[in-house]
Amino acid sequence: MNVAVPRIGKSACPHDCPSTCALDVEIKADGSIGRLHGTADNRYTAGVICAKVARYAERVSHKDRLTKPLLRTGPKGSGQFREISWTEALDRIAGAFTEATAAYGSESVYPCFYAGTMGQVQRDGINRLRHEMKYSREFGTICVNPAWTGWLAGTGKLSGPDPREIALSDCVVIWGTNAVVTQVNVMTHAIKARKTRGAKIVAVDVYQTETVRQADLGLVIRPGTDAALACAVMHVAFRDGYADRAFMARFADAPEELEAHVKSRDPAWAAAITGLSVDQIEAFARLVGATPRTYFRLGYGFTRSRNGAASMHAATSIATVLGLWQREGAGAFHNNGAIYHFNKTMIEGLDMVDPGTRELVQTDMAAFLTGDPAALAGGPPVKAMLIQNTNPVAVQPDQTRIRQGFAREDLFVAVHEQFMTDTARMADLVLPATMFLEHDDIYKGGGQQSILFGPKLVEAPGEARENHWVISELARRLGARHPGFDMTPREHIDWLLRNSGWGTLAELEEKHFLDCQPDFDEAHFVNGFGWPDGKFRFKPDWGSVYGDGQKRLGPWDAMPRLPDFWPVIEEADEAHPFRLVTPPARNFLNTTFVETPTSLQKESRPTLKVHPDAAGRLGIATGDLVEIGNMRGTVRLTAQIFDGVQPGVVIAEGIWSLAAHEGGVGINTLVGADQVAPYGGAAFHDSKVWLRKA
Ligand SMILES: Nc1nc2c(c(=O)[nH]1)N[C@H]1C(S)=C(S)[C@@H](COP(=O)(O)OP(=O)(O)OC[C@H]3O[C@@H](n4cnc5c(=O)[nH]c(N)nc54)[C@H](O)[C@@H]3O)O[C@H]1N2
Ligand SMILES: Nc1nc2c(c(=O)[nH]1)N[C@H]1C(S)=C(S)[C@@H](COP(=O)(O)OP(=O)(O)OC[C@H]3O[C@@H](n4cnc5c(=O)[nH]c(N)nc54)[C@H](O)[C@@H]3O)O[C@H]1N2
Ligand code: SF4
Ligand SMILES: [Mo]
Repeated sequence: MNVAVPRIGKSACPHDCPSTCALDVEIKADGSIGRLHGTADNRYTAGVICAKVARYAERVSHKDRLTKPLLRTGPKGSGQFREISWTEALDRIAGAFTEATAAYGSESVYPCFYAGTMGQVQRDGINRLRHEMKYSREFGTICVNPAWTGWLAGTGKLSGPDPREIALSDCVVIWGTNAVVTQVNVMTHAIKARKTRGAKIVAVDVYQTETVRQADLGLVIRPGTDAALACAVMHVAFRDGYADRAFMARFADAPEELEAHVKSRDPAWAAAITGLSVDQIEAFARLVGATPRTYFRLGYGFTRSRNGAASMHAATSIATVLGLWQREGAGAFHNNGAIYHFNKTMIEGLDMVDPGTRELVQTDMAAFLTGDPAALAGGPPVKAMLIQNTNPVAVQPDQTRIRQGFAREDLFVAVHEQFMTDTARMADLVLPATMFLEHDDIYKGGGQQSILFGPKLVEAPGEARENHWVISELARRLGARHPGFDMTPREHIDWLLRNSGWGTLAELEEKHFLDCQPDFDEAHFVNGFGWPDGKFRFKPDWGSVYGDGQKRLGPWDAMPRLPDFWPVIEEADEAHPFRLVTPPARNFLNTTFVETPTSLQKESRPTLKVHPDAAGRLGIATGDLVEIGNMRGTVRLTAQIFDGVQPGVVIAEGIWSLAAHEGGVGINTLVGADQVAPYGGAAFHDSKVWLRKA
């Protein structure tokens, strides 16, 4: 692959970030990587990427990368391993899977994955092995379910106005996403609107993030109270004549009922719930009501609460009450998932799915690994796992029980990884994985509208192998037969494109990316929303957002019928006077980058932001070691006095490796694994805690 002159390679960011940037990669004459840049002619990326990916060379050529298969030699979690060959490693995994199947049935094997890479081939190929072998299925819940469900409940389709239209807006409402940190490109377009049109930027968050700091109007609310704010905005819209009744008459299901319902949800009511002042709520409602080109950019953060799907639906409803959808530079947007219509049959082996096979709910992992019969769905215990693309020991809720599960001596775990993560350390076998610049894959943008190709640009170190190769080698040993195991990643990409109506790989490679943005009418729901009657649903049927077959989770039948504040969050109480929020750190991406030197140096150490009033009362100063705890456990961090938060709220940014915390206990120890209604999810920003000086 190496050519002897420096050059620029075309690629795509593989990480689980809504921006999915198009990348230009400096490749040096010796075949190593230099800086990464945003591709200028991708109009969403517009030449801008985040700093952590710009310095990806640090991660690719990190001295701690895994380069050999490793077999555990000491007790679980001891960190004692010895090098073995790939042949021995793969034989051992196949042996463990065969043994578990013989003793407990195929459902005792659980191939487990998530979004370490968002590449369609390398991420999802594990499902082909699963379906062929009738191993336990995985119902993914850790990230998007509350947000997507809340959005779909109203609009009926996971898409919306072109995100580049943010630049054509007069008011950009960045709600529940810390865009500067988690998807920097939103800011590119919002700032452009401010510079060229004098647009106002509003940010709704639970602390003063960098995004709030850059906004013209920052609303710092109590966690989990967004729907109260949304209802008050709709109350003002009906009260003061901003509501677009003609639009609603044509395009909404129950405008009169909604109007009657929000009559009692006035700014004073919402102020008491959100902790905002009546003036702040009135000002926000007036701004969006009086600005026809208002664009709501709705993020994930405010849906990571037990009422998260209902909050997303309530916020989306504002755009319908104001009739914003059909104007350029206006409406609401969350994700573009629906525009790609990918046919994943070959990659995932969807032709082999047996719906009778047990489905494990991803964020029930703590429960099903520790033998909870309900979480095991009446099936056998989990006895053998292959893990790719996820670091559950650190990222999953209910970490105490997660650790108990991974410590089971009777559980075989193989982890395919780039680094010795918290999960890899608990494994029986650790396999070295390639990084995105070392294998071929195809990506699609959630927060934008491109399909992108990311070819293999450089050689992998040592014996690192791509996910697709590992899956195909296991398939061969296990006797799994499917044409997808005999294809190269490039053949998979070509098949996917051809069978999804997007041309061929040769065409994509030539272009680097495809702009898949639907036309204006489709994107803006000009001819109606995604439901059969074309109407936005103020009154969703929460039990059938995905039709009738889908598994429902959490207290879904108690959800509010109309947009409302649903008081099921983990409220503070006398024993736990604080609410804990655990949002992303700027220099990490989930747990990726927790090993790179510059990211570590910039983030410093696990830190808890504490309001000065609370700190004063508890005798806590910046730099003190503090403990936060609840019924699930206790975690230690370093205090930072911070006044950009409501007094009863504490903020811990980033999912650090467990060892980075004094005492070796990670932040997700404090997060509950009870499911967000109606289709599951983890309430990462919704925990009550006590706080004291350690
Ligand atoms: N740098 C960086 N970027 C990332 C990630 C990362 O870890 N680091 N993670 C990636 C992933 S997997 C995802 S899914 C996306 C998620 O990106 P976002 O959509 O931005 O969602 P979150 O990061 O969960 O939270 C965003 C913001 O929501 C706020 N928030 C929390 N609770 C509430 C609430 O109740 N109401 C309101 N209004 N705000 C609240 C948080 O304080 C945080 O500032 O980001 C991706 N990008
Ligand atoms: N407290 C708290 N917890 C959270 C969140 C939060 O906001 N707060 N956010 C949640 C969210 S939104 C998400 S999406 C999850 C994310 O959870 P994960 O998907 O588990 O997180 P990542 O750290 O992004 O990726 C996991 C691993 O994939 C590996 N990886 C990357 N590329 C490849 C590859 O090509 N092959 C292989 N084999 N491995 C690869 C990386 O090295 C990394 O260790 O975490 C959740 N957990
Ligand atoms: S992490 Fe997000 S902002 Fe950074 S390069 Fe990747 S897609 Fe772009
Ligand atoms: Mo996520």
